[in-house]
Amino acid sequence: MGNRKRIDDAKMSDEIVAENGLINRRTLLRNALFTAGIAAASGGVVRADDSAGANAPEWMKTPGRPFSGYGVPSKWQEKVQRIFTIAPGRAGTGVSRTPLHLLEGTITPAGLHFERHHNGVPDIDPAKHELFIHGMVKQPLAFSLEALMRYPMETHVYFVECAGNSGAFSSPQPPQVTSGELNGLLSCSEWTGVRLSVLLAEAGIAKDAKWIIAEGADAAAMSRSIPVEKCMDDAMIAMYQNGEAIRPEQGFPMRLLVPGFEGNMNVKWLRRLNVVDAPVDARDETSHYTELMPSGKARQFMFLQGAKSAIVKPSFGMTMKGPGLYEISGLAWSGAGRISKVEVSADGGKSWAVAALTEPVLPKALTRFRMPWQWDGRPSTLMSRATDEKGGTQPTRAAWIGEYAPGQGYHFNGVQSWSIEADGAVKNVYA
Ligand SMILES: Nc1nc2c(c(=O)[nH]1)N[C@H]1C(S)=C(S)[C@@H](COP(=O)(O)O)O[C@H]1N2
Ligand SMILES: [Mo]
Repeated sequence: MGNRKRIDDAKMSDEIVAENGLINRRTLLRNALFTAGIAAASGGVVRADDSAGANAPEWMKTPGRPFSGYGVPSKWQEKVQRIFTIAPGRAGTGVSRTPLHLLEGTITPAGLHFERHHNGVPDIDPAKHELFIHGMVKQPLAFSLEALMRYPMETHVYFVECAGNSGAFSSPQPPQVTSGELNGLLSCSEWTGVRLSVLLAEAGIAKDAKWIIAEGADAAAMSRSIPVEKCMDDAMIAMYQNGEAIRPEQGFPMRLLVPGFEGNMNVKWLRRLNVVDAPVDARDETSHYTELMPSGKARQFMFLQGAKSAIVKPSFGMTMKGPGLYEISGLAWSGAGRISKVEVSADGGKSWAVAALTEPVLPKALTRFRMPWQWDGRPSTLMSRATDEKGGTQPTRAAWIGEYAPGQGYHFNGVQSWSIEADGAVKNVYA
């Protein structure tokens, strides 16, 4: 891990707030204390004139390359890629995951937003695409992209998480893979578009309408039934993602967003909203995305993504470089609203300390948490536990597993654990 910081142990000792060296989160704010000695510890103390004149780095000696029409990441970042899992022989069906462990902050770059396609990414001509609203409405409406653009727009930061995210935690042995592979069916963007309630009001939605069937213009014509209350609340038709037209992988030219609900319901390439009085029992709400219970019965329409968190630094694939001060950092989110608290444990859940939340903390968006940690070099088990503003929190993995039939992997939000070995290796463990 590259973020080791060395500071005066004596000053730190009275800041310890939980076992195994967790330090008061407020230490992060007292920059002078936390940062004292970082430059020295990372070998960064030089005389300023050492890198001037003839000693200047190569890239200062010739003019840089010219402008580019659309920028791409630095070539030094070429390993930061989505992680693929594709069904053999079905190139357009499957998932690619966001490499959460290689990113910072909370916004996912559009090119790294996870992908879940049931039959590939359609190549839609935006000039020919239309969104239809029909069924239990006074006047059925068809919207071209151009027409939609004339409605009042809203901008919100929301996460999208596949119901199958972190499903690997239902396997009997903890998979030794990166945090991105475990939790990367999760991304967060700034979305801009039109509130669905505005369009439904214009169409004149019937009072006894109960559900809306959303259908995509992909080769799977993927469909889901959405409760009318959600459609009249914060659901939106997004046309922009992080300031630019929504990417083809995310639903260009428009997608449905049902903030906080399972990924599958956020129908991409949205072409049709059929207002009805009963759910349609679409393939994806019967064969998939249901929760199989120990009784053999399955729970259907479990829409909300529960309170959840994961430590991404340190995580599997990283190595701790000896005892010292580290920052534990991770992501927390909840479909129910804002994250109100994240607790971190360094002793496998025996003692907990409250982590710092990096502002802004937005509802139904990713929140970054940070926890300073004085690692003494002995084996430790790191955990995080999020609580949302509605009081929702994370069960232990064992408690979560106990609720369902064996192998049921949808909607996993149990507490996750990394063990730090004496040699600095990081392993996934079920603690
Ligand atoms: N039309 C359509 N919408 C879709 C899908 C699809 O295959 N086709 N996949 C769904 C699933 S299962 C998820 S998790 C999210 C993923 O959104 P993303 O690919 O933008 O990350 O889109 C949903 N919307
Ligand atoms: Mo999904």
